[in-house]
Amino acid sequence: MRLLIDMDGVIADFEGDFLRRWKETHPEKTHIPLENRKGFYVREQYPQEFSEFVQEIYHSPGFYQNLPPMPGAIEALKEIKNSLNHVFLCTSPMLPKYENCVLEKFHWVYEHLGTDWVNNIILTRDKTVVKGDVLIDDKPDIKGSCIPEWEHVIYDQPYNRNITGNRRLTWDNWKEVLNIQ
Ligand code: U2P
Ligand code: MG
Repeated sequence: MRLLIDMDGVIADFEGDFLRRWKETHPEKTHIPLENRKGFYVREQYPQEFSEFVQEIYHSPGFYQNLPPMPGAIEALKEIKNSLNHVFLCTSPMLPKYENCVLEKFHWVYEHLGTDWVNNIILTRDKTVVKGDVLIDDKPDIKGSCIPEWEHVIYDQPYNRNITGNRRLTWDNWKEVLNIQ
């Protein structure tokens, strides 16, 4: 099996750390707990007048590099690597402001997983062009220029629970879902 694994919302806790920083930076403003989220993009969840402040947080230097790993993710990835020959991280860069995001995603992988995994990063805005059997991703619908070869296994998050029909995975049940011992 050739396995593709997304980063933000799957192995790096983008949402948890965004919320923590939001509450710390703007304690007087409303915040939206993860369970109350209705859509994928965090910016779209907040009132229009807060849009600039929301983006300021995830564009700031250090945001991507310092994201905590999702609980259980690093251990699971190490086990997966022992069981499968072809495992890639498949992540999208933040655009157009890619300056911090791109470099910091690479640093994050090096620091948490090491060189072998850095060699297997696929950075693309169009995941449908990537070959694979399974893509584990938290984004509800993944569109692009191709009909994807891979099956989209959803990494379970409150903002994607409206999607039915896909297999759903967390770092607690990945062995059963992927049928890996
Ligand atoms: O937008 C580019 C990538 O940044 C991450 N992202 C961005 C905004 C947001 O609200 N939530 C979010 O996760 C995603 O990165 P990925 O999951 O591919 O690693 C998004 O694709
Ligand atoms: Mg993601």
